[in-house]
Parts: sequence; C-alpha cells; structure tokens
Amino acid sequence: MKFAASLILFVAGTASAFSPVAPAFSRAAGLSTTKVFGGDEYGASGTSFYTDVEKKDSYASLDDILNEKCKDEKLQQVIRDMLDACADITEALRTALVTVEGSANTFGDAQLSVDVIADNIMWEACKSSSVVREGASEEDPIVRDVGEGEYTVCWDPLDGSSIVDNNWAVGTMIGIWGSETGLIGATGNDQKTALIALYGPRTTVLVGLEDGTYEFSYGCTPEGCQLPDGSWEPWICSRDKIQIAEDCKIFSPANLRAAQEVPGYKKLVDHYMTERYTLRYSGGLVPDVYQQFTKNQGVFTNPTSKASPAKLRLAFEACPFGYLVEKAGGKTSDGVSGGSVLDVKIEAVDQRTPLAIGSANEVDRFNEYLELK
Ligand code: FDP
Repeated sequence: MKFAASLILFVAGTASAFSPVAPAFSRAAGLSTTKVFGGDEYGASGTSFYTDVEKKDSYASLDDILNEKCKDEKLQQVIRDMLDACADITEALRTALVTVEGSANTFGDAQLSVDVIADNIMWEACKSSSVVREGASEEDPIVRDVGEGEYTVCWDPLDGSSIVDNNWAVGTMIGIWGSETGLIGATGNDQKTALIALYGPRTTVLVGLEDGTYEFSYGCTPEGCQLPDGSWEPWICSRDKIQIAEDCKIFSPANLRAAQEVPGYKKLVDHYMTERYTLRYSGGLVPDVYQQFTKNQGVFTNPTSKASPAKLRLAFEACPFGYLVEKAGGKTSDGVSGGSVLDVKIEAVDQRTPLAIGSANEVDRFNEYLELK
C-alpha cells in the first residue's frame, strides 16, 4: 500500500513538474489527462476525472464564512445546529453496526439501526435548537411542532438504505423553509437554505449561502487550521462558490429500468454511451448527485414510467439538491413539464417526483429526448 501510494505521488508529482498544465475545464471534461497519468503507452484513457484541487496554505473556518456569506443570524444558527447534527451522525456511523431494526417506517421500508440513530439525532437537534419551529422526517412524514423558532426543517436522516450495509457513501439531506411558507404548500424555491451531508471516508457538507454553494469538511486537520490551544477547527471550508459547468461527460442513470418503457430514456442512455460519457452511479442519491460539486459537472437522471414509478421524494431529496445545484449554475427538470423541480408545489411530505439534475445543457437534453417541452 505504501509503495503504491508513493508511486502515485511520484507519477503525479512528475507530471505536474514536467507536463504543460492542462486547463481546469478540459481536465474536468476528461479531454487531456492522458499524458498526466502515464500516457498512451499504458492505455490510460483520461476518462477518470481525478481531482485537480491543490492544497492551500490555510482554510477559512465555518465562522469566517458564515459571518461573511450569511448575514441573517437566525439562519446562521440553524445551519450550525444542522452541522452539529451531521457531526453527531458521522460519529454514530463509525460505531453502529448496520442491522434491521425490527420495525418499518410509514412507507413500509424496513428501518435500519443507523436510520433510527440518525433520525433521533435530527429530532434532538431540532428540539434543542432555538430557531426551529417544525420538523418533518422521511421516517415519519408528518410536520411536527418542535419549538418556538421560525424554521421548518425537513430531512432524510440517512439516505442510501440499500447500500449502507456495503459500507458505501451515504448522506443526510435537509431542506429549510421559513415561517412565511412552512413546508406544505410551499415550493423548493421558498427554501431559506439547504444542506447535504456526505458520509464517506470524510464527512463533507454542502450548504447554500448568499452567493452560492459552499462545502465544509468535518474533522480535517490541514496545516494552518490548528487553533492556539492545539485543537482544530471542526469545520473548514473546503470548496467555495462551487460551479457546475453547462456541459458534462459524467452520467448517473437512475431508475434505468424505466428505459424499457420510455423510448426517450433509452435514446438518452444510448447517446451517453455512443458519446463515450463516463458512468458514475452508486445507487445512493447523495454520492450520485454530490459528485457534480466535486467534479464540477455531471447529470443525474431519474425519469419514471408506469412499471417503474417515482421513488425520489420532492421535499427532502429533490428540493435540497435542486436548491444547491441551481445555486451552483446547474439546472433541474421535474421530469413532467420540463420546468425546474423547485417550482413544484409540495402537497405532502412524502410526495414523489421524477428528476433530472446537473449540468444545464444535459438537463435540456433530458427534456428534449423525453419530449417534455
Ligand atoms: P435507498 O432506497 O437506498 O435509500 O431514495 C432512496 C434511494 O436509495 C436513493 O438514494 C437512490 O437514488 C434510489 O433510492 C435508488 O433506487 P433503486 O434502488 O430503485 O435503484
């Protein structure tokens, strides 16, 4: 392992020292990495989209960013409260085994030990927050009063029930609405902010702030982030004002079984294949869409059909991700009218929706091939 790691460092170091620097976009679009990673002689295809993020001397703390990019102190507070919950879920996932809980949630899905733990953490966070008024969870899709605050928080505590036993990345999705609208009857556009936590080898959380989508990393200890007392900033800003390019070469085709009945979806997948896009799909919505923020491109498609109906939830899956993707320059489709999923009225906590989300031109292509406009 050590040898392999140092070899990779050596190859990467050599490449950056001696190769002409590839423009960030062409590398992100998979057009010019062939030489960087060993060259044609080894058959490297240049389609793997390795990171091009370089180490910084220091990183802004959560406080620095919130004070500058989120002037509303109550909104700052709810973001902090939700980040605390994500930190607690991170710690819980380290020690909990994945087992069946012996109960089912309201949808009849088997509940897992980790779902229950994460959900309890979210309820506790909302109840103890000074700014939360109502909460609604995937596990119990009723809007419940929790306090005297003003925000309505709607969440999926741990998405990825079918992959968490395999130790794949899973996540928490949180949409936050104000008291003027609450949740029911509102749309995704009414969100005050949204957070998406991704639990993998690291925990990273996307947060929507005044001028864009930011990523915070939990418990990392890079140089420059040690506090005077020797401890570390719990959250550092690892990406700021993230942009999702209009075009992409990465596709995540969810509900692929619908292609049997929806000829436009079959044609779309055929397009991805003939144009040699790169498939990146895990079956977990959070990692599958989150990659658009690390690779700065991508499209996730989840159309539906009679035999393969909608599974994704509008309020706590499509809305938070839609909010963050559109803030980053991406686009969404509701899979019916071809309009933004953020315009769809939320009639119930567990309302389902088809979805396409990601690079704008690819969402347009989805609408075109599925004849939604
Ligand atoms: P899961 O049931 O594992 O929690 O909405 C739930 C979800 O996962 C999404 O994360 C994922 O995109 C989708 O379901 C996968 O559905 P299929 O298992 O039907 O492919």
